[in-house]
Amino acid sequence: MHCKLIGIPLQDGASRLGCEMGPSALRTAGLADALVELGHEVSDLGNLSAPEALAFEHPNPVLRKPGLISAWTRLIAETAYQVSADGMPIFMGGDHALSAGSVSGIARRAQELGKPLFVLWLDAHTDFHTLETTTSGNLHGVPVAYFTGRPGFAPHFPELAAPVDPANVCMIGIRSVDAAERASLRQTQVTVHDMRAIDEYGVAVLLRSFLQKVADAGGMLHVSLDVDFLDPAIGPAVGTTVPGGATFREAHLVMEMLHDSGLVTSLDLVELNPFLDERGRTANMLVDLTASLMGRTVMDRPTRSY
Ligand code: 6HN
Ligand code: MN
Ligand code: MN
Ligand code: MN
Repeated sequence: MHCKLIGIPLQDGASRLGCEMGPSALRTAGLADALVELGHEVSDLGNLSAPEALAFEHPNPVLRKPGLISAWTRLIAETAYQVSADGMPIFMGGDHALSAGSVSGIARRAQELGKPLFVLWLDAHTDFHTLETTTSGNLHGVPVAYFTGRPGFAPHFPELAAPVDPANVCMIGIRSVDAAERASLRQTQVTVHDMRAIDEYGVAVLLRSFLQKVADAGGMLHVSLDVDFLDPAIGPAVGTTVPGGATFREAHLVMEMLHDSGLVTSLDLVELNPFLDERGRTANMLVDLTASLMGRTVMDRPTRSY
């Protein structure tokens, strides 16, 4: 596999500064070498440069840096579309606002290839606010609503070439949902597996049925991994920690099953805030999880064993 690393030093979607150092921390933790060790070809395409903020007027007064996030979205979407012509793009964030761009750019590519795009959202949060409903104003809370085509983003955000079908989005790890997100999720077909579902059924059962759906549809699969999917005990370097997250073993199992499926075509590593890390352990954790996703195993396994 040809892995393409794209650094996205975007931090203004989150309220705590520091995610702009995420790409550097992932490089320092040895992401490229870990992939090379697994036999992949790796190109590090460097970091995108911050765009100029666009003019932006909106009745919701709490929106933080909307003109800048809108400009980033356009830049990232164009980049994602270009780099996904071949190989496996890995978007090194940066906060989760970047996924408005990465997913919408990949969706445009999928549409051109005539394939449905599926999204696995690994997060404590659903990130399903709209520009109207957000009360924090932090735009890392809106990307899923944007790329699934919820109303109210146009004309402030770039027009979507190909909205993602909400029925193709599966969220795992959820444990913090605002009232407005919950109300609006009820009107969609997004699959939301909260921590209770993981406790009741186990993460493998939940993931397996989603992967089966992707495989049956002949789809492409984008994985978006927010650091706060993990329990804060193993992933402290994030500004929005929520207790009761995925364990080391659950997170690795998810990655290993994703690898076995052979379905993953692109990946976001987001919300890493190195300023909040403890001697690089969260960055190292993300590198290990990516290695599992890209084929690192303890023992040989038969392929497609999900
Ligand atoms: N993330 N729902 C909260 C808000 O401010 O809208 C938290 C968002 C977290 C964003 O997980 O990337
Ligand atoms: Mn998120
Ligand atoms: Mn989150
Ligand atoms: Mn592993």
